[in-house]
Amino acid sequence: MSRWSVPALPACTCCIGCARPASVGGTWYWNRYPGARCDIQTIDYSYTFDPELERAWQWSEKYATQPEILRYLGFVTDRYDLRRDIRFGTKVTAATWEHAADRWLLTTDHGASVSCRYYIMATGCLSAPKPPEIDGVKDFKGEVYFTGRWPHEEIKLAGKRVAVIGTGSSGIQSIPMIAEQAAHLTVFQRTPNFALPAHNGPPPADRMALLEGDRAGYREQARMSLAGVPWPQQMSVSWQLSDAERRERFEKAWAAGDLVYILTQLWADQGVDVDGNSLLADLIREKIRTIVKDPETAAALSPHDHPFGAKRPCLDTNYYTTYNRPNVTLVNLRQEPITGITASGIKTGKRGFDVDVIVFATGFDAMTGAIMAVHPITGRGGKSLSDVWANGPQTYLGLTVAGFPNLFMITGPGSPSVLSNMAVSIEQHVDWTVDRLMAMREAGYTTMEATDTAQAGWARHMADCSTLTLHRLANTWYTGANVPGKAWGVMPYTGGVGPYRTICDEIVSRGMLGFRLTGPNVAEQCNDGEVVRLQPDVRLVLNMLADMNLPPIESFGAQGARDFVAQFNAARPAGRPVGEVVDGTLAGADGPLPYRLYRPATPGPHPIVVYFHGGGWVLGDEQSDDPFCRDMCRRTGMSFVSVGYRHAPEHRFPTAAEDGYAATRWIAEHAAELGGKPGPVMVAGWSAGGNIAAVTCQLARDRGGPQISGQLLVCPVTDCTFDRPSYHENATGYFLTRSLMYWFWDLYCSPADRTDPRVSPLRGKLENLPPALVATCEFDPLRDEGVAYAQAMAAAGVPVEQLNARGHFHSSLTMVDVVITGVAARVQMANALRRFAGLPPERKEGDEGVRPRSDRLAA
Ligand code: N01
Repeated sequence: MSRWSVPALPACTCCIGCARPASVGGTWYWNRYPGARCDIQTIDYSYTFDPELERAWQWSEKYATQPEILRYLGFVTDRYDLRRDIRFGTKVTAATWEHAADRWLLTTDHGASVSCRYYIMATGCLSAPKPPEIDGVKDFKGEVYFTGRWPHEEIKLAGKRVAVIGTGSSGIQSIPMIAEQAAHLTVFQRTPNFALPAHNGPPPADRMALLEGDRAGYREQARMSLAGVPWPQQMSVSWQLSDAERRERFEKAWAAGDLVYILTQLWADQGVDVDGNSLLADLIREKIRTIVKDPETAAALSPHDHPFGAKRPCLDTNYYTTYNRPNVTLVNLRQEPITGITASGIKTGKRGFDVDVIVFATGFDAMTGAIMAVHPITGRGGKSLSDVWANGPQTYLGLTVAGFPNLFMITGPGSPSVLSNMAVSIEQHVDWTVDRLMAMREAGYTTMEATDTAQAGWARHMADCSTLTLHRLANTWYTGANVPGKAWGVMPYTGGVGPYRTICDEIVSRGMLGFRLTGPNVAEQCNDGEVVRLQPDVRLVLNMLADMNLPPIESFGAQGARDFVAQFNAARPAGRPVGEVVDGTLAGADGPLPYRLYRPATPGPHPIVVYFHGGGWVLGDEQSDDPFCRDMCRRTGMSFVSVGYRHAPEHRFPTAAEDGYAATRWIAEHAAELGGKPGPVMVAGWSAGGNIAAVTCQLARDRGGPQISGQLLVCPVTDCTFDRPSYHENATGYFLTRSLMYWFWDLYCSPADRTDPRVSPLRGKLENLPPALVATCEFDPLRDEGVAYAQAMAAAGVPVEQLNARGHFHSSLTMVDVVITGVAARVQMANALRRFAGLPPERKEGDEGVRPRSDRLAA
């Protein structure tokens, strides 16, 4: 008999079996395949809304099996007497917003329609299995099962020839169990996936002790964490650790058997940087080669086409060892794609496999599939959700959609959902939604709807977050790439559970920002706007600084402020390795000055960039922009010479400018000695250093050299007026404040000197200057004077490239490995320097590999 649909269910029109559950459980009701269990530790995968409930239930295992989780969900349902409020065996088929009544009308396949004020879709992210997209399935005469619609009765596989198609989490969990029963198991693998041993057993004593020691604190830490499981933020980066240290950390993680641990606790750059990630991926591939005896099978099982974590990694029990069994065969579909299914089995481009049973572990139409399965969902003005989402889901917070009042989606696309511990994310969405509904009722509002502005802002913020992670570099169900024809885009929110929660709370504290509230007897309220305009990592940095509640830097005095900067810099990630770092002295305007030379690892001689650090002419030294100099040295393939010019108030105007000019002259004259290319040099600088670089170009033009082939001015000071809009808009709250700038100016330059072009280059002659790149940041008091300088140079005929970094603050572009969203700007800056030096652009594949992977999968 061909078992195409699950017999216990009514006949269905789709090929997988329509979902009409007879009880609670959701994903844990349907996914009954052998080996199904959770892969977040069960003590974390529990409800936390009621401490008494927590005490009333004990998990028996570190990772509970599907039957135990289903029992738990039933236990919770009965404890709170919820069954009487649930209509089982009823499918919502369509939903329509009835404007006149301000209500939703839900049509069902069973019984009368339902009219409701609020429509909350808790339809699950992975509940709509996707069709297998393989020809001939209906011709197969044997048994067919889907992991996501596994029958309720026991399936006997003993003595049978079984095929499993798919090696995601479901395949990887079920394959070892099926192999133990089947006469022969053939696994059809399209893309190998990373899997880690679960080392299942009783709940680990150390985690239990943590939880029981401070249950409330433990849960709160989970809510504010990145993934919804309380692990601390890892600070060390891969290049700070030796090979032995990395291996030790990795072995500990491999032994721990915990996905969240390995994803967050090894080194800070593994989830955001391709190089940091591949160090970990290499170690896992090494493990696969050690476990799997046949080298060809081991190679086929080793993932190479995606970074670790970009595709959902799996947790297994005996997965790789299963391939050492004589009754298991792996078929690599990359070498021999499936061409079709016949009455007797599966055919590939090379051979045929006769089997008795086919198990499809082929996954889901994730995140949007179950929402769109209710069709149509018709919102305000007759708009259909499937039209609005034709190019991918558009939401505000992943909870609401503009044009669809009072529609809420629990863990919808645009929220952390599948990138987090779902238990934590579901609770947060439920709490937030219920609190909003109660607040609306109290205030007399009956509808709540996201605005277009808020929704568009959320899409931008989502995109900004996803450039921070490596998810964009993989074709996965996170991006919709597993479903032919589905729009490509990273669907879950990648900014983390804790940051997401604070944003949701901020929306409430800012008067329901981005929502329109209406009611029959109250005035409409619409506090429109975008909740996050900063880049996500900038937001984290600024929040962290705000939490430190520091006194204004200027209140420390010059020496105190210098000590503070030194202390602050000591806590940042060390810069990445370059070929060589050499300290020396050069001749300044009035005596020797220290310098630090950063030389690339490539053979020289290299073009030279003379670099001036930031610090308002008062703070910093030739080492204080160390990570930035290293990063730019690596990206440009050029030597950077960072100059220790003298500071105010000990050395006031024009000392810094004259030191800068003299240092540039000396460096140009000693280029060969420094291992650099003789000939023109380039200048670069950040903040006050950008000011010195700009001034140096003017002085070099007017004083007969040295020859300068290009200038990179990053957030430069260019003028002595403080009335441009950016000085007002960004006066406070973005680290560099207006009052700090006043202090810098006062220490460096008396009012009478301030219009001198050696401190206000915007007031100088701008013709015949070297080509420039001027970078400015949106939330910087100095933004507009940088823009003014770029425009004035361009008007004077200087080739100028302008870079306006959206969502960034004054320090963003130099905070390497902290503000990761600054990478694209640094790539652009590096390419400009290479162009100034007459070199082709160089694009390193990796952390700045911003190309989205939209190429479709080939079976
Ligand atoms: O689905 P998947 P899943 N021909 O999409 C392959 C959660 N979950 O059900 O990678 C051949 O990951 C497909 O190949 P490719 C968890 O979040 C959790 O396994 O597209 N092969 C892939 O190998 C998980 O990520 C647990 O090239 C085809 C596989 O089928 C999510 O659910 C347990 C194919 C599908 O893998 C989904 O997991 C289980 C075709 N036509 C699931 N079509 C826990 O432990 C697809 N494939 C909590």
